[in-house]
Amino acid sequence: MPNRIVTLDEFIIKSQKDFHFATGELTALLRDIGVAAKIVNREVNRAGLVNILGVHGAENSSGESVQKLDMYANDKLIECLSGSGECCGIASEENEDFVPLKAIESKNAKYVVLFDPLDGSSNIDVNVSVGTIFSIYRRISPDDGPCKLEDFLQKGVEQIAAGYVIYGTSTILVYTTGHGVNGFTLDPSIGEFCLSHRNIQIPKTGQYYSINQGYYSKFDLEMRRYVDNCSDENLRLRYIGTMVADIHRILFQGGIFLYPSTRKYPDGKLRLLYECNPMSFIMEQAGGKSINTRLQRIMDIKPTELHQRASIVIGSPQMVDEMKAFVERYSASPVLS
Ligand code: P6P
Repeated sequence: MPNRIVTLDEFIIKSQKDFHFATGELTALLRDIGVAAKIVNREVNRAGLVNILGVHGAENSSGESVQKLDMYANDKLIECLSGSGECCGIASEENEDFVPLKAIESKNAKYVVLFDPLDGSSNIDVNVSVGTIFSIYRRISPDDGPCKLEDFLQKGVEQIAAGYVIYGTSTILVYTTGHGVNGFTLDPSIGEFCLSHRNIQIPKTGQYYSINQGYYSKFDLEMRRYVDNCSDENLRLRYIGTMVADIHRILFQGGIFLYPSTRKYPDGKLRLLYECNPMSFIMEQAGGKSINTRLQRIMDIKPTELHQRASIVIGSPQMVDEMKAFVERYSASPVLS
C-alpha cells in the first residue's frame, strides 16, 4: 500500500532492529523527543496569542538575550526527557551547566541528550521559521552514579542519534540514527508526525549559498574570495538567520551554508555541541560534508567545554570541496585537515 501513513512512532519501533544492542531505550527516547516537539509546536503556532512572545529578560550562557519561547521550549524538553526514564542527563544551549536527572528511573539510564531548544529565536516575533536541534550520546561515565561532564564532551562521531524540528509552513522532524536520514511532517488533524521524506540524500551540488553577507568586510581573505566566486557563478543567496531553516533548504535542494570566523566570533558563532555536531551528523548521513574553516571535519573535533563555538561550512559535497580549495589557496594560517 504505497500511501499508507507511517507514523514516527511506528517507524522508530520498526527501525529498532537496526540496533543490535537496543533494548527499547533509544526508541522510547526518540518518541519522547517527538512528544516535546509537538508541545513546542503548539506554542510556537499560537505564540502571538498567549503572552509568550518577546524577551524573557535573562541572558543565556552565550550572552544572548533569552526569548520567552526559548525558555518554554527548554522547560518542555527537560520535562519530557526527565519523564522518559531513558536519559540520565541533559545539556542545553540555554543552561550554563549540564543537568543530571536524579529521579530513580533516570539516574542510571544509558543516554544523555544535548539540545538547542529553539534555534533562531531572534526570528520568533516576526513569524519566521525557528527550530529545535537535538543530539543523543551513550553515557561513558560509570552508570552506578549521576552523569558527568565527560558524557557531554564527546566527539560528534560518537553521536547515537541527531535530529531537528523546523517550525515553518509545516512542522517537520528530521532525524538520523546513523542509518540514513528520514523526515516526518506533523499532521495536526491527527497529532502525529508522519513519514514524508524517506532516505533524504543531498544533491551533490546546488545553486544556493547561505551566509550572512553583511559580515563580508569582517571575513578572512579566503572567505571573501569564496563569496566573490559565488556571486561570479550567479549562485543564489538565501539566508534566514535560523540555522535549521537555512540548512533544511540546502539538504533538499543542494547548496552550502557557511558561518565562518569573524572578528566578533573568532572561533565562529555557532555552538559545536548543540548546533554544529547534530546538523553535521544529519548532513553526512545524507551524503553531504561538514568542516570548519580550518578544514577539520566538524564531527572529529574533541570538545573541551559545553558552550564551545565552531566555524562551519556544511552542505553539498562538491561545494564544500570547492570551498576547501579557496582556503588552501588564500588562507594565511595553516589548515588542520
Ligand atoms: P547572525 C540564531 O541566533 C543562530 O544561532 C543560528 O540559528 C543562525 O544561523 C545564526 O545564529 C545567525 O547569526 O549573526 O547571522 O544573526
